[in-house]
Amino acid sequence: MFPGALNSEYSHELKFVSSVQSIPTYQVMDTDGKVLDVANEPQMTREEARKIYKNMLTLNAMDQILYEAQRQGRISFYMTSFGEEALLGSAAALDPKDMVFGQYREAGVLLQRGFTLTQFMNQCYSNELDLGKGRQMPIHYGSRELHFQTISSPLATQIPQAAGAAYAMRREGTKLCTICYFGEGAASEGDFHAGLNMAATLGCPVIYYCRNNGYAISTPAIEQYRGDGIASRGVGYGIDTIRVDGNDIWAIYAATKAARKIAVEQNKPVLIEAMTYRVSHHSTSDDSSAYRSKKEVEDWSKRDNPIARMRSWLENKGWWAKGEDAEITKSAKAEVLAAFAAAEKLKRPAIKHLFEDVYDKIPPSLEREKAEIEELVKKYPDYYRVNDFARS
Ligand SMILES: Cc1ncc(C[n+]2csc(CCOP(=O)(O)OP(=O)(O)O)c2C)c(N)n1
Ligand SMILES: [Mg+2]
Repeated sequence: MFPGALNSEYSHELKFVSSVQSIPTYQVMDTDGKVLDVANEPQMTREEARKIYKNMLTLNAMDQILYEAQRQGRISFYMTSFGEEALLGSAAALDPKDMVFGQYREAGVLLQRGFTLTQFMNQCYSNELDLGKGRQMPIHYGSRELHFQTISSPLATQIPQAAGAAYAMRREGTKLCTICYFGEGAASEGDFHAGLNMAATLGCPVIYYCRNNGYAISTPAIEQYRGDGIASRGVGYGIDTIRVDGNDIWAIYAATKAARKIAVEQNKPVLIEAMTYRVSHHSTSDDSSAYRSKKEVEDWSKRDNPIARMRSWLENKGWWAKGEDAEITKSAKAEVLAAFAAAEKLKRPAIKHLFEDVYDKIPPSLEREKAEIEELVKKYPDYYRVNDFARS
């Protein structure tokens, strides 16, 4: 056999291959929250399931309020997760110590891990308690404590990084894995291909989770690629791959749990392509009515809403009472508003943080710049609004 294609047989037929059978979409429940095959009934306690659902509602409430806050000019930028709330199912299937590499639309993962509303608000307000010390745009969250790497704006950088981190975990024998989230748009970057090939050839315990929400800002999926979604690319790299209904929280949960087992026990990458729909605008800098009809968006949010599906499942089991939603949403909104008001009042981080945390020891060139800024700030305190900033 040729060393470059060990399983290929000889053929006498002159034939080009451009497609194989489309990869199916794994589903556990239908759009009414009914489990389609009893063997797939999720193994969940009432409390666990209710906690996940409450987090879905809280994420929704937080998104509504912070989206409005940006519209009012109180924060500079925001991105919501409307339509993609079932992503929380993946977080619920992980070990809390598994390392997360996100793209930006994964606030639900942090919420599920216990990131507090106050921490979300402090980051979006870039105040003195922001863990990133005000050096990132809003929603670029990160938490060492929760094993969540800080979000980077340049797309797809997290994909090879996740392979590297997973490789380190394998070498250390931690029995943990990394999970790396990205959009189908980011999968057009070179880093996607480099990352997946590295993970496959080096045997890295990483779960690649592609959120295929149909759009990369204004570019619809139909214009982004000609192959069978992103899943077919995983097969191309020799990676165990599954496509799931990304609005079905239990399909996501089951697939992530199984993927984690493969990654950790066999030291292999896995690719999950979760099919969903971005109900929100891309970000607060986007107005999606310019490139898709409002009706399309309404249809999706009514016909296949991940929150409604989960609620129906809970109600079918008798684990959720009608009317509880309104109560939870009301208290979540009150909590968000309280955290929000407190975050808004705090000072901005001290200016010195601009120069820290890149080098172990600040090099002389940066020391000089730091001294220059300190001098300027002292000379023009009103212009630099020194009272808005913490001193240390
Ligand atoms: C390297 C790079 N190119 C372009 C951008 C601008 N940009 C930000 S988000 C985005 C679309 C990404 O779409 P997708 O990966 O599908 O994620 P989604 O927003 O749908 O969740 C683009 C083009 C960027 N941030 N980085
Ligand atoms: Mg997308």
